[in-house]
Amino acid sequence: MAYKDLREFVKALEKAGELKRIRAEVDPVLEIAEVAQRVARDPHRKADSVGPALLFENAKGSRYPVLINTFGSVRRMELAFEVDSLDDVAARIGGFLKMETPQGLFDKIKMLPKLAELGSFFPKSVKSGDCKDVKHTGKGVNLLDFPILKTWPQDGGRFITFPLVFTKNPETGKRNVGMYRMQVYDARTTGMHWQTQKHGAEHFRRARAKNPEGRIPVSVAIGADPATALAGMLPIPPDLDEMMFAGFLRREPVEMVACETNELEVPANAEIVLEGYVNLNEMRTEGPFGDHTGFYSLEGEYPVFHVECVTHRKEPIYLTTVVGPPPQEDFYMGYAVERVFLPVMKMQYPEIADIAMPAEGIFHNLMIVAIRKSYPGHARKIMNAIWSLGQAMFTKVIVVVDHDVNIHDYREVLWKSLCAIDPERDVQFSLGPVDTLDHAARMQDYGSKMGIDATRKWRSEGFARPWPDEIVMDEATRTRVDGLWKTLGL
Ligand SMILES: Cc1cc2nc3c(=O)[nH]c(=O)nc-3n(C[C@H](O)[C@H](O)[C@H](O)COP(=O)(O)O)c2cc1C
Ligand SMILES: [Mn+2]
Repeated sequence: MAYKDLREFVKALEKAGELKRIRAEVDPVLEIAEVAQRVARDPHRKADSVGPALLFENAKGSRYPVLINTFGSVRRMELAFEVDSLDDVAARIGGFLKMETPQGLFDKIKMLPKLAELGSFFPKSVKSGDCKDVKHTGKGVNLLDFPILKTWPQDGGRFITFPLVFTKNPETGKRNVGMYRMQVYDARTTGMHWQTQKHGAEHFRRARAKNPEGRIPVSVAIGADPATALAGMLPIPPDLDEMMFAGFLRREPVEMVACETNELEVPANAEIVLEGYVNLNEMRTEGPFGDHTGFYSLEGEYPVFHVECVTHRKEPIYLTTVVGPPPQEDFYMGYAVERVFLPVMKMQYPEIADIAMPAEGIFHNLMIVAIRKSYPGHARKIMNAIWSLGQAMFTKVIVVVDHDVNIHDYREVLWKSLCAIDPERDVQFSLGPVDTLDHAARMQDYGSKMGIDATRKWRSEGFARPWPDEIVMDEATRTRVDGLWKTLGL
């Protein structure tokens, strides 16, 4: 049974010993972020996530509680998707992918239950929902009622960091949902941090091209059942509905309810809903914001969201997260996405054995890829494939190794990669789109990427020398020494 809503997940976390309630008064301005930091990360980095999710029941200046670090461990991501291992989700996705173009009649019949299952994941429109318990319009709208966090000292203000931002493609009418932070300017206005290559930004540009003086409807849901709440960060193709994907993940359709003041729909179980619009001719300075790079993203010009109506549940839980020096909660969310989407990558590129994205690479700075190399130049083909694959286009450094390297052991990767390269020969540069947050790129959104071919080099790649074997003790000697071991006094 899918979680009905965020509160049901809170209860599940509590039952699993994965959530702690805090009754003392703590300020959403800096203090909650600092507490979350201390609990979620081991300052000495001896362990990764160490602490539980936190429910601050007495956030200074607000009547509503703050939920943070909700997804800050692999275990909590597994709980969110109701699986024992993230591989189970990956296997389900793999199963769906395999059903494309079945050959014989028998295969077609076998596929029917899966197709039926897929059909049942489509979002379902419902007449009403808990998100409509309380409604504010006009002057009654006040974002400052909510315990919105300021997370780092140089931040430009308070930011909503865990929203589901709903828009419609002005040409196809198809829905998009993205998690884009929103700086609170005042009681009824926020920024809309649509990075250049994201789908929300594309909707904005297409609508502006038609009518620069117009506006587009935008609705924002904060807090929902875990699969739905996480759907905003999924790197899926444009015009593929994130709510359908959420339905697939939770194995039950997401119930959607019409907004009060615009034509969009939002999850009926949302804790808080903000309805409004974005003017196509209005930009405003957004930032700075202490970002997941571990540095501040500097001020920039972004669209502005005007809130016309707020609805929320009785006693809404304000879901948020803090980003900053890695690893943070978003690392675990990203890690789950990486595991879940690996079968999709493998489907398209079966030579990919595995990928790894260390936390310090903050998703787009480093991807280690293990491949079964089978023709000359294969490593470079895979680099180019990754640079053309959705949001993997942002990957600044790709290291390609042979499949027998354990890429989750970063020491092994360092050792074997550095041994395998002749830098001048094996490093390749490429120009293209880069992440908006990359502060080192020559200009915003455009820069270079580097691919390192750290596979064994082949004669057919012009490598004329013999490649040595890796040192491994022979089995017979190991067995003899095992027998001797007790006599050695070691
Ligand atoms: C905590 C968190 C905050 C994020 N903030 C932003 C943001 O401010 N702007 C942005 O463009 N992407 C942000 N992202 C990444 C997007 O959510 C992600 O790229 C998503 O796939 C975008 O949806 P889209 O592909 O439909 O555009 C954030 C992700 C997380 C996990
Ligand atoms: Mn999208």
